[in-house]
Amino acid sequence: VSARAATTGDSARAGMPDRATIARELTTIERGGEAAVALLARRRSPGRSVRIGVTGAPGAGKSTLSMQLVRALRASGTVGVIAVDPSSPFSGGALLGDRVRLNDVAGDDGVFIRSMASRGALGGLSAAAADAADVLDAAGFDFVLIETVGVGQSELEVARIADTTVVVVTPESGDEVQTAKAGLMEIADVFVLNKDDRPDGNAMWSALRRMIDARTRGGHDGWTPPIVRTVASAGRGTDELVAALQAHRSFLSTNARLTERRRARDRDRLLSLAAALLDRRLRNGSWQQLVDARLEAIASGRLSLHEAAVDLVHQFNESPPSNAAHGGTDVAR
Ligand SMILES: Nc1nc2c(ncn2[C@@H]2O[C@H](COP(=O)(O)OP(=O)(O)O)[C@@H](O)[C@H]2O)c(=O)[nH]1
Ligand SMILES: [Mg+2]
Repeated sequence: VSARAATTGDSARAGMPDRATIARELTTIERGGEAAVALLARRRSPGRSVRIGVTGAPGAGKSTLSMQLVRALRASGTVGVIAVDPSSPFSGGALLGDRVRLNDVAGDDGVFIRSMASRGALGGLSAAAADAADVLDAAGFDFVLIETVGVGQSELEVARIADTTVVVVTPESGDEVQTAKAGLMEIADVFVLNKDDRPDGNAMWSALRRMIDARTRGGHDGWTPPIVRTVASAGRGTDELVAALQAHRSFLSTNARLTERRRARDRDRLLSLAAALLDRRLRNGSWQQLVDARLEAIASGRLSLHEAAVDLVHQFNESPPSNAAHGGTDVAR
């Protein structure tokens, strides 16, 4: 396989593709389109990497914590990092923090860090991040860390990518926890209470504990998310976090839970890709006439909106527009 680098003695990534190849492949993924689809068909993800998602509000310390985690995880293997930043679509994202933090792990051949930004890929940024995680998996990284901002949809979507989702809160995150900020609390496999050098850590811990207890009382899958208290800026609590991640890993590995989770994730990704494809086709120019005809019917009162939608889907099933008619191969992103 030409993508394989010549084994370079004691390189941490011996036998893995060289950095330039990985970088190029991730750029292809980021751009989306047919090239991305072709690449993913060629480089199947073996599902070997341990995928860890890190999410939480901006400023909670996710990047600082991620760098501590990278350092700690390096004891057990190679680490690929994807930092997702929906807020900076053009810069390529500087989310993973300043150079100082990056310098700590830069120069370590066993670490590969990449910021990703959406370039308007149809499947969205999280679809691109999921594909990027697959590429890093295929490249042979033992761990894939995905950092994403816990705002909007991305907070929920990281759980689609990760085996274990870490939600980072701080003593100041009161509102998020009190109102059980839509989704964010539910997706946590492990909570990190970071900035524990600040006041009110205990109050925050109790609030989290109550929230977790209330949640697990309503029936759960046998896992109670632990709360790990950290001071990421000082490296405190990192070992405890690694232990919590390992515990969750063991939990998942028993009773085929990991397989189940990954299957649910694949199902989710499969359905969103298919939905994106159908959406693209329906909005495609070749369907304009059919759509216009239904719009006429709606305007003249012959069909209700709902009837027209059913009718359109029926028509779609009967004679889906050909690839040629809409100018190319089906590509969901
Ligand atoms: N006091 C304190 N500051 C921290 C801690 N962890 C991170 N920070 C600082 O919080 C700021 C935001 O951190 P960053 O990792 O960029 O947060 P992110 O936006 O969640 O990725 C930076 O100035 C960090 O140095 C911590 O445990 N205690
Ligand atoms: Mg960050």
